[in-house]
Amino acid sequence: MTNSAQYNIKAIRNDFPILGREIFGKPLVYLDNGASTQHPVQVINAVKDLYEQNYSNVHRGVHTLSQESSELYDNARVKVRGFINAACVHEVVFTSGTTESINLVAQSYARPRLQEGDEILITHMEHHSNIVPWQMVCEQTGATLKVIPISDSGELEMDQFHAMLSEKTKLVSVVQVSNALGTVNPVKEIIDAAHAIDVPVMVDGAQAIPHMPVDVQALDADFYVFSGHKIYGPTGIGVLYGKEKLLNAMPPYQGGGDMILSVSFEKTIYNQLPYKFEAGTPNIAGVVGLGAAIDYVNSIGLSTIAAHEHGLLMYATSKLQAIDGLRIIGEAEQKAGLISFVLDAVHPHDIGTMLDGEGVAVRAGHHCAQPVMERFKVPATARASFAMYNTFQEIDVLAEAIRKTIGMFS
Ligand code: C6P
Repeated sequence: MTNSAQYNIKAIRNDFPILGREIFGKPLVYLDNGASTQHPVQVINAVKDLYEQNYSNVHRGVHTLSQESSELYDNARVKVRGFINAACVHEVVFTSGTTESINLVAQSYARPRLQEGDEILITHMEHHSNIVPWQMVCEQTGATLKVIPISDSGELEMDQFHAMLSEKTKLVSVVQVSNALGTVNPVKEIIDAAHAIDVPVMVDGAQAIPHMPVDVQALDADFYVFSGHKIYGPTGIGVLYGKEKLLNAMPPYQGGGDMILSVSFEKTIYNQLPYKFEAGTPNIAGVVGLGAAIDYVNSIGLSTIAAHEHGLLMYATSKLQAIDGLRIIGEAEQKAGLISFVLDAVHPHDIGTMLDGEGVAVRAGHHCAQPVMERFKVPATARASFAMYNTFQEIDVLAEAIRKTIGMFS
């Protein structure tokens, strides 16, 4: 099936200790990767080695451990730069995750620039993290939030987008891959159209970054955000990529240590990029773990991973479509990473519980995308989301567990 003949899935799975677990006496089938991926030993060991060998605070000490920690921390930023092809290393700001990155842009970029009559453009398929920060900034400034509609198949209504884009638009913020539908949005087209009238674009890459190569310069994204824990790295660490010109023009988001060059009661001079946005002791182990995760993904290659996952998605789609009473929510032509579905006879939470009993971990709920649920008139969905270590046989187990669930409830 597909490229998996050349894909050393066995070796990859061996790198992820947790995949050897059993749940209720059945082999774990982990299909909740959209919520958070698992970790290879390379990431676990990088964090362990840091704490066992090199750990101290960064950028603050002349002693050996502080120097070593600082070097590991700074090297991870270099890795992130290469991974997303940012033009320079100081365009990479470490945050606690996608959520903080979006809030940072909302408060530091948008808030000082917005006034009544201005518009922020988002889509109907955003995660709450790319809705609520804009609602907050609209409340603070009097600006208006505009929402690009989606079709019944879960695709953006692009003609509507082009019609909504105007001189009132001050920022477009759009998800690259929907966490509730799996839709891959045409972000390059969106960015080009927005730039044609000088409107900057932020891309929420939380669900894109583990599934496809991302080149922020080729995209010409003004801001690009993602979380470490969705790409085999630790929780509590994320990235805000921003164009140097924009980041330089933004005030700090938080004040504290490391984000200053000098402080007196009369005047504080802020540090240069990226430290201006990294107040306080950072998540050192998170950064080091993220660097190791990027090394790991690079060692396999994102294009290779994408091809394997595409095969899984196609296979799972045909398997699930063949199940009577199952409806897939989100049937865009371009999809990545996941399948959301509902069953006629079973509530998604019951699906989640029943599948867990078979060792299959999926997410059930609104996926922090309630407007998507409202658009498709469902209270929730069950979602199987894929990662580089999932197998075709696991899809068979998923399909069988769904059939069993339907049987139990009918
Ligand atoms: N989606 C999911 O199960 P944080 O929580 O900051 O790492 O990421 C927030 C976020 C933002 N945008 C998108 C598209 C996302 O999918 C997420 C996180 C998880 O779908 C947890 S709700």
